[in-house]
Amino acid sequence: MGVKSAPDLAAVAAAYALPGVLVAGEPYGTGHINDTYRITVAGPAGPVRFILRRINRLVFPEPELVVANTIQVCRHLEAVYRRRGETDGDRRRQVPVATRDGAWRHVDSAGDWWCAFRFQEGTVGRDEIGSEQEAWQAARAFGRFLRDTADLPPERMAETIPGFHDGRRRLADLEAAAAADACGRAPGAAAELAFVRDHRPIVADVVRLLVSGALPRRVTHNDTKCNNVLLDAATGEGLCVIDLDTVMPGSALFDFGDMVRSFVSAAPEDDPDPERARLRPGIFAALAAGWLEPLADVLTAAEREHLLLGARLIILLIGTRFLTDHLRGDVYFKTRRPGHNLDRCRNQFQLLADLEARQADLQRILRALP
Ligand code: GN1
Ligand code: MG
Repeated sequence: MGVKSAPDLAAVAAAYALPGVLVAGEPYGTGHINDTYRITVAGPAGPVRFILRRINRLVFPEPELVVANTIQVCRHLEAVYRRRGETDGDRRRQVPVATRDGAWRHVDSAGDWWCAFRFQEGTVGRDEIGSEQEAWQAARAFGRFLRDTADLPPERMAETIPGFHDGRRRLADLEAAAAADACGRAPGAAAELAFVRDHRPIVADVVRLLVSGALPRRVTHNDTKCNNVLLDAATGEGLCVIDLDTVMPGSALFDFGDMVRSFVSAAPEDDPDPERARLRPGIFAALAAGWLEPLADVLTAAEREHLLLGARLIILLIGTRFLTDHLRGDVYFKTRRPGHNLDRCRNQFQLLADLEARQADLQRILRALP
């Protein structure tokens, strides 16, 4: 996707009710969609840092839905923590900052929408999970997020991207991109196209369970990548779930699935050697234990039973989306080199094949957990 020009961070910051003027600002994080910046303002009591986030309008054509969902979740979590008497509730959720006009978003001169949040000092995010302890902590934070939003009615949340984890839509998009073959890349991706076609039954199985109502609809995060949890830098505790732009009605299987996808591989998502994308069973066991701990009384038996199906679905769908974007000419995910999306796709498919080869062991691990 084309890189947008560097924004005038001082002008954006000036729109917000911040305790001072901007003295520094830099790009922050490794997200593939939105543009995130960390800024420092000189406050009366010293420097204070904030996050400014520019919403990608091509991906989110209705940015007001993203803002409304985000604020709703932040407020809900604030109320939950207050009710529980948690004294550090503001470290456990994103804290949005209002503009001088009292709005939750600023629209800049180019028409782009921005949101601002307090920067969570003393926390770290991980692009890759380094240990079982980290996996357990990060997964528990996502489990708490699902638990703490369980009483938020899904119908109150907008679909910020309609059909985001709808497998039928993603498969159809891929077939359309392959048929159009806008960049002449389909012949070079024949093996990956065949892989997706062989795996279509995963989508059919999930659709059946969702349509029949066997799996409940919940408010889900839908982008439970390991770098979307902030860990306490001192204790390692999983504290705060971030990146709320795809929080919307979904299935618990999606959140479990994207954690498996992003936590367990021995290689980064875009490792040019897909052979390295192997599943680490110890990390899988730790993430499952951490995620299920807060959810013991929340998940249904059907959800518990089909968690691995959720992992297979999400790995297949994200790989399919990388492949679709490759065929379309890299118009969606930010890329940094030719073939970047194809590398990502191959990685996901190798991981899925490895997971399927170990499925019986992984199911045993899940069944043994409380
Ligand atoms: C995108 O923006 P980011 O990096 O959190 C994508 C996710 C993918 C992920 C793959 C809105 O997430 O669905 O799983 O890349 N987000 C959107 O790394 O498409
Ligand atoms: Mg995201």
